[in-house]
Amino acid sequence: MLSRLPGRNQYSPRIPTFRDAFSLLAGRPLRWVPQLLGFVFVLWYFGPIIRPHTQEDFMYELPPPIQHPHLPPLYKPPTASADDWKLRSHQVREAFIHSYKGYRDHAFPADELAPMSGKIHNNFNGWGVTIYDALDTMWIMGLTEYFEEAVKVIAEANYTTKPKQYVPFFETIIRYLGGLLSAYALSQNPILLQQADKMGEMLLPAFNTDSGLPAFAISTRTNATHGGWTGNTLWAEALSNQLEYKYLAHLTGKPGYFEKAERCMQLMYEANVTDGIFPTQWNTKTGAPSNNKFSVGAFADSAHEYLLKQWLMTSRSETKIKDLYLNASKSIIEHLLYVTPNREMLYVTDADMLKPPSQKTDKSTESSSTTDSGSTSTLSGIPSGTFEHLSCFLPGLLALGAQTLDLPASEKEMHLWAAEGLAYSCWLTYADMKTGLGPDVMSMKLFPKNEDGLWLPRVEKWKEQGRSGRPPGLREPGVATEKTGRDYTIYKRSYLLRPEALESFYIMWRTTGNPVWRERGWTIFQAIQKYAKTEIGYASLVDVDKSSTKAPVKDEMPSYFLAETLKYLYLLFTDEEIIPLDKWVFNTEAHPIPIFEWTETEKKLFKIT
Ligand code: DMJ
Repeated sequence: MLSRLPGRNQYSPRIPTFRDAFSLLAGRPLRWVPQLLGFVFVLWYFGPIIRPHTQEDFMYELPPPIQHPHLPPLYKPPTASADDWKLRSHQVREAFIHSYKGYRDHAFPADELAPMSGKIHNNFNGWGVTIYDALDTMWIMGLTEYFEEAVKVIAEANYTTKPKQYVPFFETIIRYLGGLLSAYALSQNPILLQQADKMGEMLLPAFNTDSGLPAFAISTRTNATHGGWTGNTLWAEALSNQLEYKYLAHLTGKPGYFEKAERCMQLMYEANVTDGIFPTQWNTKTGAPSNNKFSVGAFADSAHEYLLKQWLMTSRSETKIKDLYLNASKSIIEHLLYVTPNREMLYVTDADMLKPPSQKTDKSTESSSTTDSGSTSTLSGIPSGTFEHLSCFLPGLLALGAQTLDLPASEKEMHLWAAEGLAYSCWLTYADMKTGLGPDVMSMKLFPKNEDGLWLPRVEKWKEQGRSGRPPGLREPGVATEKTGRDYTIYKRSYLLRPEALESFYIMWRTTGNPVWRERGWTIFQAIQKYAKTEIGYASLVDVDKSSTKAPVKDEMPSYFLAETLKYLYLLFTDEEIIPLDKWVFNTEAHPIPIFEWTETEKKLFKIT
């Protein structure tokens, strides 16, 4: 396994040595000057691109993860043996081969396979998104032949859009560029870096808006941009390019990549948002917040990830970003975490954030935006009660934060408890269903008075009363019965082969060492095998709560199933820690990017303070 990790550099071109330079100059005393200058120029100009990346480039040593106490699990699964886990990881690898082979035989090089009909979907640029998204999973699983074949196709790509075609910036960054960069970091094949650099350059004009926030879509033929249906930049779109562009800046030495990504961060600092309550929409012209919705679901999700992960990726050097994460996560815990009335399920919802009436002092503070106008007042939220599968990445993020941040003990335990309780609820939404697969969106039952369901005050009360038993939201009520009811209704009944719950189980397993997360992941994988597998791939489910043995499926196999869902399952079941969390961060499409340190030259060049 180790041989597939950085360090085995079979692709890097040989760089000229001093010996080469001496033999070049020997016997030519009068002609050496122009040759030497040329040599220096080549090294200066191409250095960052052709420089072979050594193990050290990718393996900056961080202190080992901090061990912290966590609550004993209520459910102790029979522990599977090492051989069982090996077999299980092998089955996930087989599932990947089944999906990729189906794509390769029926849909290659279109974007995605229609896994029922064998037709194709060209829904993400028509550049073969499945190839790019699946690339690093192939490497991690040791599927070298598929990998080499895919690289050949990628080498020929030019990324020029058709006339009148616009490609979505966010999706292209996280799936295509993230896929290329990660596969480059793992394999060090320079073709992947060249193509990432080409794509990075072609997408960069998306930032050429009045504010510097990226436009929704771009034509790489004309550099024209296009606003999305909101006309605004979603928070997730604004802050889900920094891992990719900053790593690309590190690899190529190009300041433009760093500056454009950092401009978005700058707007976040300048917005002076109250308590890190970053709203879901931002005005693309002015760069200011344009609504008052606080969420970790659609429109916002990955922006939360990129706060913590940027700080981690650059070896914890960009501390201003960490502070944004600390503020935002504190506000999530305070305003967005609720429990349900009967089963006490902990969930995360979204809320319209308003200033309490008593604290509205004048017209200027009544703005619907969450921008702080200097007052120290806090906001309070009206929860929607919606709990999205997309939000199930949050437990993993909170656990990663609890593990890596230097938090006071009382805060650390809050982050970890929130992570455990939320991951458990994500699990329950699967376990409650007839198929064992979780719905896309739930409507959670609210208390008659919303604020009675807020999690934080309940935990504070439990602490005051002597901390008896487990904290609220972590008491693991078990699968719904007729007596308990579910405490929620299903709002969207589909399972779109999404990864978020499994992603969190994987991080929970790695950060707490509790095997229950592996067992739950295994149960989900078996349900995927039973209900989603088709003759040539895996299909999304229409209704996760249908009683028939074969639930109805959709003719769709999203590329993230190969990039994320199967990768996290494989990593969850593999004993060896292939992608150690203190050496890598996952972008929001599960593409691992190595943790690195800015060099002194880069700090000067990119003006990193
Ligand atoms: C993936 O494309 C990414 O994880 C993205 O951030 C949002 N969710 C989808 C999969 O559900």
